[in-house]
Amino acid sequence: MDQRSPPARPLRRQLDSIILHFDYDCFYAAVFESETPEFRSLPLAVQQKQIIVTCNYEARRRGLSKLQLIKDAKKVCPDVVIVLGEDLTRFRNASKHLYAFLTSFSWNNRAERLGFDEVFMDVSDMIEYNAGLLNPNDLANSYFCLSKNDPTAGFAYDASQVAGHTYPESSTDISGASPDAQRLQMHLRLASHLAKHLRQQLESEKGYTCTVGVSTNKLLSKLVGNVHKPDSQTTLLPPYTTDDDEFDNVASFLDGHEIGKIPGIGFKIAQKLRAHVLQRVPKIDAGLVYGGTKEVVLVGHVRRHPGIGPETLERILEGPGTPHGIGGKIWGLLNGCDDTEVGLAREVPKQISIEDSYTRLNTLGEVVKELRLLSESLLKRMHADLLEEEEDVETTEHVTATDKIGKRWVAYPKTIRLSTRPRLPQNPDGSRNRSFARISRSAPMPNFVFNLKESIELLSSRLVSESLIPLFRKLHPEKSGWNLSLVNIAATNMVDTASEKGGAGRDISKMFKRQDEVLKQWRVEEGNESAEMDEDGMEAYPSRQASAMRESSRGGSEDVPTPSQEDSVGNDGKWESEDEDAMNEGDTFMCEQCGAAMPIYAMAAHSRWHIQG
Ligand code: TTP
Ligand code: MG
Repeated sequence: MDQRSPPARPLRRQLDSIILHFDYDCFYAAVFESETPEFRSLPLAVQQKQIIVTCNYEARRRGLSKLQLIKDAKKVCPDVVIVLGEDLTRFRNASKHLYAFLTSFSWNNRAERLGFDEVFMDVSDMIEYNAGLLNPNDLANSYFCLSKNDPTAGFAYDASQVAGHTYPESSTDISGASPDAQRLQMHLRLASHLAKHLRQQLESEKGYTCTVGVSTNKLLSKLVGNVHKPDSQTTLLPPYTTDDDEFDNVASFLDGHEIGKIPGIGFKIAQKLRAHVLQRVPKIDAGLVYGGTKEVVLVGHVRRHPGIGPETLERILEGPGTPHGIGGKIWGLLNGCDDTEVGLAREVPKQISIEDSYTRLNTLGEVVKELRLLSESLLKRMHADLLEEEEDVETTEHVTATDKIGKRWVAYPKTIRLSTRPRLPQNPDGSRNRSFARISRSAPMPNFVFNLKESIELLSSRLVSESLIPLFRKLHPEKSGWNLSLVNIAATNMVDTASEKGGAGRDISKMFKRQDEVLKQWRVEEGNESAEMDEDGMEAYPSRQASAMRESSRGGSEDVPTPSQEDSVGNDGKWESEDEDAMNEGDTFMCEQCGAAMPIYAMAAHSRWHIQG
């Protein structure tokens, strides 16, 4: 490619949708505050392993920050109140509850969770409808209808102004612009009022504050929300034209972002883009395997680089594991184009997985013990997430005392997967390289796990002996010589009974009572087991990609050294809404410089902390 040739023309943006992005403020701390309101006035920090994963704003006022080591936090603020946040149940429940609340406002049911504390909502239909109700002669006294059927459900607002902050701070005069541009401006304005109303509702009804971004797609709404935090909102104002950079607020907004901060651009892709722009290998902080780069290359630098365009990007980025068409996708992101839809509100998770990490796990006896614990947790999670109260409760004559009367499976996983992460052997100098490579095997989920008459202890012990140990033997045929740093078990391949063909909520447990045979139809055929490895020897975990995506709200997708972050655009280029298990990562890593142990997501921030002295 001729380096002197001009960059390719930017893409046309799709401007028909209006998307809101919600990020709850200090989420984990807010959950504790909602349980114990006295915490609100105290500096409160939530601890996982040796670090503070988040803290409330009182604590932040006193100098604490996210991802700080506990010992440092105590030095900065000796009267900090520390609560343990390793059990994720309360966060999961709060997240579901708030999500259900936000979803209840949606007309099209397009509301998607990303992690525990972010939600995207596609409100295009509500905005379109309300734009149709406007009286152009009296915009200041408008009324926003929250229901087409109930005209009393809604709120009064001033449609002549945007609610909350905007990017840029003052609006451009677009009175002479095309009707499309003016329509977009009005739609975004309406959306800003809806966002404000939803934020107020969330606070008054549920006691949570949040930060919202308002724009036309997921990428832009997520990024623009970060401009004013906390308890705030920002609308990315038009013009959104791509004809002239000077009049393109999207370009000027994105251009100032470091490329690694763009959701969907992970570490590997970011490094390749930096190398292309700088014409040399970008420096990585010396001595840090997962350190960030010192080089700052902005979206604008890449976007305006001579000769750049989808084809050049395809050529630069191609390589093992990179999906075909990556150049077009990244070119789209750099130009603010993201056509991924906000997913339909989902009640059941795509998969449930439980894992734990170990400093040493090298005997079968210990493995069995750990598998038991993990299986029990898995089954408990399956009960919590996949069972619902039955409306037509059966009479007790058919059920025993131990039966959970009135519960039914709303979804069931067809597959059980076991993954492990073996430690690499020591180097000759006694050091050991970290490895993120997982290996895994899957098998059909045995039917007995759906039996609600048996105790979880008994079922998990059967699951271990009948499914997990055989899978383990396939993964590790040698009796000894291995040492595992992580074990994960997952219930995957989820079938939603409500969406199943012909079944408005088929009830597995009832059928189980009648006839185990019936369940055969859902069995995955034997021989379906597989070792799921991608080309880097890493298992392709959608949840891990999602975890990389969600981290971007904390400072960019590449900040998080998750194994698959380099592919965070994903093989299909879609944003993955997060599976809950992405939050289950309990891995502990040692800092090579100070020996502190911390979860993987804290490593990047911790390394930077060293660098800053
Ligand atoms: P964030 O949205 O990054 O943080 P936050 O909601 O606590 O604070 P902010 O007001 O800045 O949005 O993350 C959401 C939750 O995820 C957070 O409350 C705790 C948890 N978390 C982790 O588990 N690991 C991490 O590395 C970080 C940063 C957060
Ligand atoms: Mg948050």
